[in-house]
Amino acid sequence: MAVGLAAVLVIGPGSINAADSKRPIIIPTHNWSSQVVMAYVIGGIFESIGNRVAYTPSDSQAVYESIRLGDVTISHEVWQSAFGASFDKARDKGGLLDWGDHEARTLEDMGYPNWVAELCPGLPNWEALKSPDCAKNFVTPDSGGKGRWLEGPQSWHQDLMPQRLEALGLGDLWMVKFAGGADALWAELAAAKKEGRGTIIFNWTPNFTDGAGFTFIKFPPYYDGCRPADGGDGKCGSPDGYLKKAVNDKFPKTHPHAARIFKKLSFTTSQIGAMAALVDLDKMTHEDAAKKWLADNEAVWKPWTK
Ligand code: TMO
Repeated sequence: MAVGLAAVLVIGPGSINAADSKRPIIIPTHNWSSQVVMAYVIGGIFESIGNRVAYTPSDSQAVYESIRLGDVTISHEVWQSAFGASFDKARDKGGLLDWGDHEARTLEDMGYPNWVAELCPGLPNWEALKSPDCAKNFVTPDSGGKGRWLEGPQSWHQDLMPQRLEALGLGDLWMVKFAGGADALWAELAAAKKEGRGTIIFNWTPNFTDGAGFTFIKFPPYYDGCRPADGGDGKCGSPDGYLKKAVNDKFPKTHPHAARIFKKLSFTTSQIGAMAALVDLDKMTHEDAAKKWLADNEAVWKPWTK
């Protein structure tokens, strides 16, 4: 007995946990670049300690219910503006744990490449959009004579932007078109530049566009409950948001070492922007981008595995 107690004291807390299960940790992939690269980065970290991982393409709203039920193990990019409500709902039902935030803060909103500001005096204040002389510079063949906001895929925010546009009294001058995917947003940025025409697109930070001359429109400030989906009047922009991690509640028991690593893991704005840039600017595959990121940043992630 005395010997056993001494051994525990010498080994210390933390190292007497059971080994991680050999069953794969299931990591979801979604439809924007940093999320997919980070999936492979985190998978690579788990593999470095001998764990198995599997990747599953998932809907970015439904994934929280899948985690709650145990069909998916983790989520590593819970963006507050887009997914906070789905995350809260699953957490409140039980089975999904809040596993802490990344260091990076987030913004997900409409904006423009900086050179567009001269087409619309008063930007980045949203009230500049009330001017017909501004809106006319953003008409496209598919916009019915109104200025166009190119929103991301509808799976990210449903009707948030059309509702906001109406709530702010901009509906007579502006309309929302949904992009089929993130690549359509980047293609629109490139096309507008080439053609020298105005464009307003949905974008976010951290992203590869950070520091590349992109400005977010300043809408009336966000507050809890301001959105129509939360019972509000919709006259608000997006929050200065968290970037959270979530896990199935059995993960800390089945994979205690990986769960500890995932709790410590936290990426900065520039690290996440770099993950996206490897794909969207350097045109690497997500897997190759993750391998490169891991090889270049051992000093960042190796300490989390200790
Ligand atoms: C969730 N997103 C980063 C696309 O805004």
